[in-house]
Amino acid sequence: MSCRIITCLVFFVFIFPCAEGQFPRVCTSLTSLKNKKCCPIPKGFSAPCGNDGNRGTCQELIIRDWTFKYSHYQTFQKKDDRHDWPHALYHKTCKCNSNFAGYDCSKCEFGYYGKNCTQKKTLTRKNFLTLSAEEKDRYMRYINMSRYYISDYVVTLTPYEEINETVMANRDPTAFFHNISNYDLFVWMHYYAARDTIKPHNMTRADIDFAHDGQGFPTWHRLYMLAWERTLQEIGNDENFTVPYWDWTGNKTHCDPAICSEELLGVTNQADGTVNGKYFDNWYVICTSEQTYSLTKICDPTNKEPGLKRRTEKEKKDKVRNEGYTMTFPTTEEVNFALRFESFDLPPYGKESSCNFRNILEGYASTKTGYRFQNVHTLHNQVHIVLGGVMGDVPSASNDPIFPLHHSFVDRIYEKWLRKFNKDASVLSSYDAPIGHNKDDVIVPLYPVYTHQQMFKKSFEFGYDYEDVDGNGKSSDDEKKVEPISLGDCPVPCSKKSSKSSAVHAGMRLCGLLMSLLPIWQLFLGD
Ligand SMILES: *[C@@H]1O[C@H](CO)[C@@H](O)[C@H](O)[C@H]1NC(C)=O
Ligand SMILES: *[C@@H]1O[C@H](CO)[C@@H](O)[C@H](O)[C@H]1NC(C)=O
Ligand SMILES: *[C@@H]1O[C@H](CO)[C@@H](O)[C@H](O)[C@H]1NC(C)=O
Ligand SMILES: *[C@@H]1O[C@H](CO)[C@@H](O)[C@H](O)[C@H]1NC(C)=O
Ligand SMILES: *[C@@H]1O[C@H](CO)[C@@H](O)[C@H](O)[C@H]1NC(C)=O
Ligand SMILES: *[C@@H]1O[C@H](CO)[C@@H](O)[C@H](O)[C@H]1NC(C)=O
Ligand SMILES: *[C@@H]1O[C@H](CO)[C@@H](O)[C@H](O)[C@H]1NC(C)=O
Ligand SMILES: [Cu+2]
Repeated sequence: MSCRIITCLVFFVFIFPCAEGQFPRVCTSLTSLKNKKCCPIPKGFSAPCGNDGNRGTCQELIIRDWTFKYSHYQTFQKKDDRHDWPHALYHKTCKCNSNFAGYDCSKCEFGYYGKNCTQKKTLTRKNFLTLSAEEKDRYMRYINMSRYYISDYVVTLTPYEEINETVMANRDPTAFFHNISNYDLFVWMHYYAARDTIKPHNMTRADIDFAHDGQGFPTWHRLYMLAWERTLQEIGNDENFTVPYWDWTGNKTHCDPAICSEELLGVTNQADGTVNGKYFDNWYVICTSEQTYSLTKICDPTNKEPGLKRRTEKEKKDKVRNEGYTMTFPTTEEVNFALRFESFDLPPYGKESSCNFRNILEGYASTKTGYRFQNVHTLHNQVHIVLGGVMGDVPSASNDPIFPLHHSFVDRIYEKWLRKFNKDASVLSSYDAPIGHNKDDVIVPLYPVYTHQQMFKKSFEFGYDYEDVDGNGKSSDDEKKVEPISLGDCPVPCSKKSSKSSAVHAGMRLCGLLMSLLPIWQLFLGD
């Protein structure tokens, strides 16, 4: 193992980045890798991609053209194997017909069921607090099972060049690929998307992230949650299971004791921050910031550290005193503030953008002014920080099983926005967002691939709904109409009232001009 890591490091530093990643086990055979083809024959069929049952065909996988110039992170395009995921290993993959899905077309698209994937069903993601005791436990039971069930995906830490050399010499490459549990796979995928890269010939970290700090944050996590929910359904053999959501607006200071209990998501020991509970006796974490901080160390998912930690009350107090952080959970008012913004995102479509829904929801823009300032962490980010421990470190956050409950609630807010403003993917930037976050970029590293655009649709398209959200995105705790609606310090969008007076027209034009200047202001106001 260590020998392999050393080889990998040599490549890492001097020649190539490592091509670690996760792939279907059936597609890691010599022939599959040699032909750069992942077109397995599903069980019960006799042709690749179930073609004999008209389920799909083996086709060239066309991912977006990467030759255009990015406005951000251009230098990393060729240096990070995530940029053309999953072309590093496969050029031909299954393209499934109608509602068939999965890497071999043996499954159904999200929301479709039945032998021929023709039945549509809508499942509801519910508030964790109002579930029955049996339903609450079911979540932890499936999570616990997912720690023990081996995934049909495998991971590798071996540079692609080494794999390629091996397959070209007709040697079996399967030893490069490691089995991983379903739970660990999801932790690994989140780490893989969020990890830093290195600049070539320079040991400085390059802060790029395919899942956070950009326009693609809500869509990346929507697919990730759908894939995780599907996995838990399969593990539990429970096709109606949904991941509940944790509405953290309910208790400003604590994870609700009905969630963070001995029986369920664990109780934080105030002496050392360890999380204790029925399901945590054998808990372990992988790819933590301590393991991955040093650039020259590649995260090995088989390197397990026992225990799970969250922030203690004393640590919260210290952080308030020493760093001026807000150590309470966000409020309903703050969620509703984000939901006033009709702009999904604005230039530069990263963590510096202001006055838009995405960056306030993700948590880099203020829920008071709408603007981005240094050390502002709101909504999604704030919850990660207040919980602390692995949750406080983005790449390794999904080591804590509270992560899906948090992200289910974040996705619910995104869903409310989609329904309220009724926008389609045309609002997404195609070229100007950070690498991996553009409209047609594939969501790295989920396989089979989906683009951000495909996840920019209302949840009904994927067969799920949220408790207490109506077709227009309204919930019982929405703000009552207050006039005029304040957008903090942000310019109020151009009025849509259909007055024909020329004064109004002039006003609208001025307002349009101000809106278009917004990105320029931000350059001065940002940090
Ligand atoms: C599924 O499709 C096949 C082929 O079209 C058909 O023969 C079969 O009856 C269908 N099964 C169901 C359950 O709809
Ligand atoms: C794989 O290895 C072969 C033989 O060594 C080489 O010709 C080919 O260019 C390599 N492919 C890639 C994509 O590196
Ligand atoms: C990995 O898991 C598969 C399927 O469960 C099994 O057949 C295989 O032997 C395992 N490989 C190793 C190295 O444990
Ligand atoms: C690495 O890059 C940083 C900034 O990009 C630069 O300041 C530093 O001098 C470089 N170091 C080496 C060894 O090239
Ligand atoms: C799932 O729910 C449907 C109704 O929506 C029901 O017909 C079906 O039996 C349920 N399946 C299971 C496994 O409970
Ligand atoms: C929040 O949870 C704490 C800890 O259990 C509890 O003491 C407090 O009363 C709760 N507050 C609210 C508003 O529910
Ligand atoms: C978690 O799953 C393992 C393996 O199936 C089992 O032995 C253990 O009892 C489970 N833990 C709980 C608290 O149910
Ligand atoms: Cu994340």
